[in-house]
Amino acid sequence: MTEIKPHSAHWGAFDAIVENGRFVEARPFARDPFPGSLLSSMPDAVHGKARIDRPYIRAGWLRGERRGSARGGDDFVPVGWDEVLRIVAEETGRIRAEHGAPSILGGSYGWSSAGRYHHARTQLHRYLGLGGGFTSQVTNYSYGAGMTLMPHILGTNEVVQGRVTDWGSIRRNTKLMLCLGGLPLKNGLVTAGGGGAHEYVPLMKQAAEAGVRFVNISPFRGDAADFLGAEWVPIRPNTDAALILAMAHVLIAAGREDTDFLTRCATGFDRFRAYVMGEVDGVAKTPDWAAAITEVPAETIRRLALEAAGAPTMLTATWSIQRAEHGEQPWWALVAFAAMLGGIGRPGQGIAFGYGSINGMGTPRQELPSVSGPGVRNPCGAYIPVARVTELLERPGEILQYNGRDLLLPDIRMIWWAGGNPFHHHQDLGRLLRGWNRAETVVVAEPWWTSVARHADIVLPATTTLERNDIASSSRDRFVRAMHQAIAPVAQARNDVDIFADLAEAAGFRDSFTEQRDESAWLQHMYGRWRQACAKQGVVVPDFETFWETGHVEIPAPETDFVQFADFAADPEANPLNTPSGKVEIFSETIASFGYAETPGHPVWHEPTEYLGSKLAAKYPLHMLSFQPATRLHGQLDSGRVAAADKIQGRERLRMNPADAAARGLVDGQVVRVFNDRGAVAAGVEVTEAIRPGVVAMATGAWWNPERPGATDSACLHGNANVLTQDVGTSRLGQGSAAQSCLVEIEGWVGEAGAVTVHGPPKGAS
Ligand SMILES: Nc1nc2c(c(=O)[nH]1)N[C@H]1C(S)=C(S)[C@@H](COP(=O)(O)OP(=O)(O)OC[C@H]3O[C@@H](n4cnc5c(=O)[nH]c(N)nc54)[C@H](O)[C@@H]3O)O[C@H]1N2
Ligand SMILES: Nc1nc2c(c(=O)[nH]1)N[C@H]1C(S)=C(S)[C@@H](COP(=O)(O)OP(=O)(O)OC[C@H]3O[C@@H](n4cnc5c(=O)[nH]c(N)nc54)[C@H](O)[C@@H]3O)O[C@H]1N2
Ligand SMILES: [Mo]
Repeated sequence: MTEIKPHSAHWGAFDAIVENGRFVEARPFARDPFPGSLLSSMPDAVHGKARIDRPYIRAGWLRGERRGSARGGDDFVPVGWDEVLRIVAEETGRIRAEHGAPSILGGSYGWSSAGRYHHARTQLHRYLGLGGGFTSQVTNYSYGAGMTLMPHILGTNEVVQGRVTDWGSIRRNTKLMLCLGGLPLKNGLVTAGGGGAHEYVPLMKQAAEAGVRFVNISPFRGDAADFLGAEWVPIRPNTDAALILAMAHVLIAAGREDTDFLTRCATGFDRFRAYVMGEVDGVAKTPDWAAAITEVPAETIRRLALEAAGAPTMLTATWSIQRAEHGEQPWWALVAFAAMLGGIGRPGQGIAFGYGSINGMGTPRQELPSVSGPGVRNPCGAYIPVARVTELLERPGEILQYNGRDLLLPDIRMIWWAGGNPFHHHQDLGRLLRGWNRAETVVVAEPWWTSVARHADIVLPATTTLERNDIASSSRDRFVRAMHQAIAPVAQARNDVDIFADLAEAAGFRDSFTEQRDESAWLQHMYGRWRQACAKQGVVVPDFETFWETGHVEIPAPETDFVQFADFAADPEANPLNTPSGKVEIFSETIASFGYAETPGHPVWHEPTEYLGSKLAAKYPLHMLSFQPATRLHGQLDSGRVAAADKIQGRERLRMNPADAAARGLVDGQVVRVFNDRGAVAAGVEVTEAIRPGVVAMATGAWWNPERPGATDSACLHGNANVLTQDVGTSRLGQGSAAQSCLVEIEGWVGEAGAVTVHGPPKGAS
């Protein structure tokens, strides 16, 4: 018997084709103009041998080995649901009672899955929040440094994560689009919360056909689709701030800055100008100065700056640019440069971050809320900026400086994760595991034997979205999609929310957790709230029954182009920004007042400790970028066919320039050892002119497969880039992830590399 069920994932909406109770195909939603390829991996993952079949507890933990024990190498022991829930409820209660709410790390960062009700992290926060609280995590890995910076200088994060000037406005008005990090098509494959339509591909094509000239400023030519016809400027990684400062120098030297805009709409340009012209530190930030740092010819820098001043120009940078040491600076410099061009708030001009970072940036849509899940307040005030998790585990009782505040780091006794994978997302995995091992108890809910489940004490098997009913919704997408349950739970998997409801019951607060609603009642409640919010804005959407029956709701696209900051630019007195001055802060008194030497009050060039110009490059002469994968979402779907087909001899693909390969005697298709002082990984080499010399690139997301499970210094046979990346904050201001500042060396793998086994169950599990 064949059934067809509307459904959705972060990587696209689809109809689940179910035959005799088995999910066999994800057929793209008919309204999606560019569904992408990731859907075909879904049945592999949902029914694959990486699924967790039942609850497990680590053998060492059962023997009483808690603080300081080695995780990841032990056998797992199967247990029943009743027993495991009793143990988890007792342990959570005991630790909170003995050590206080902050001793439970429950931030649980991660993308989880699309539906908004069964969103694992939301439900975990609800359980831990109602139970007394936990240490949480603020900001994100995506643009953590940028989102701390932007409120200071533009008064909003809308320019990163909100409704930005749309592609219609670009197509009709822009002549030149300068793209730091390019506009990689692969990143548009996904939308957080589930996207109904990948409209960005036709929209970009239309802009190219209308004659917009694109410049891809990136170490990787592949960051611009061929149809854009982009000029490639192969910059050295992590030097974008120097490039922009020199472009600012060109404008000042030629008297081409927009003094009217700078006077009306910005503050602090004088101090920035003094720095750029060399009056502060004796170094003029000229194109020749920047050419030595960026390896972009001075002539190109001059030409691009004058071209930008001479025609309607849109500036953009990918989120990756700020995921580096001093990652705040290139973004701030770009805002300053945008102010100098004076185009902010004009059609097709100005600046926005992330046109090339995720589906939906610049897709024309109405400003409406999305359907949201049942959140709750965390009664415990302890938090960290998310990417400082290892420091939290390493330095209990000490202070972490962040954005002008001094945060006291709690002593973490218990770690809880549901819907995220720190052994995917965090940097320097060996060091993370050493910190992780300091906890007494680690509880993880996961559908799959990912690295976070493998490094837990207590493993709770969760359902996938196919096994439950839900609603997919994203603020960046015009479609809200019904997700009908397609199959029964696989093996003993249970819904996260049902797990937490039982744990809440054991602690005596089931009713406040569920609000006495079941799944169906919650979905109707959430939809009903959203429908009311739409009605308040004059948008009529169908009732729940009609929505559920049809499978989706479409919000019509607006009829006029949206131009961000238009009201502000037209009348900054009447419509000030939410900054202290009400204007664009090229100099921020607030940031200067924090007294952090690395972030004075205006954008500066700061040398990273790891880039091609640093001392360490003598030992590790290749800059390794670890960008988002085209073949999966982070670690999700790594066990599927699309990711498998892209690997080389079963290892993650590493792109390398022919000159660098020749210098090391390496050939295309070979397995290599990529290493630095933090560790080593196996990878499969692709030799290609598409990456500039001195730079290699590997996507994130190959599941960590240590040669010796449980060791913190073992090579990864699979190619997980985060074994190699550096774990430092971008600066004390943003404390974001600096994953893109990473130097390595590469040699041929000696002998045969061991087999990759991480897509099957660990020892003791079936
Ligand atoms: N080197 C380097 N590292 C990076 C980056 C980089 O550019 N370079 N990028 C960073 C960025 S931007 C991000 S956002 C992070 C992403 O990091 P994560 O969001 O942590 O990565 P995912 O693999 O998406 O993790 C989600 C996990 O949730 C699980 N899951 C899915 N559905 C469910 C469910 O219903 N219930 C439960 N309990 N679990 C579920 C999945 O199996 C998966 O293991 O990585 C960061 N790490
Ligand atoms: N298919 C797919 N799409 C995704 C994701 C995924 O896992 N899979 N993850 C999603 C998530 S969570 C996020 S946060 C976004 C992230 O979006 P981004 O952070 O923008 O994505 P990245 O792929 O890390 O980086 C984009 C490009 O920047 C270039 N780059 C890196 N460092 C530098 C530099 O120093 N200078 C310059 N000029 N260029 C540089 C790299 O060549 C890279 O291809 O992607 C989202 N989209
Ligand atoms: Mo992200």
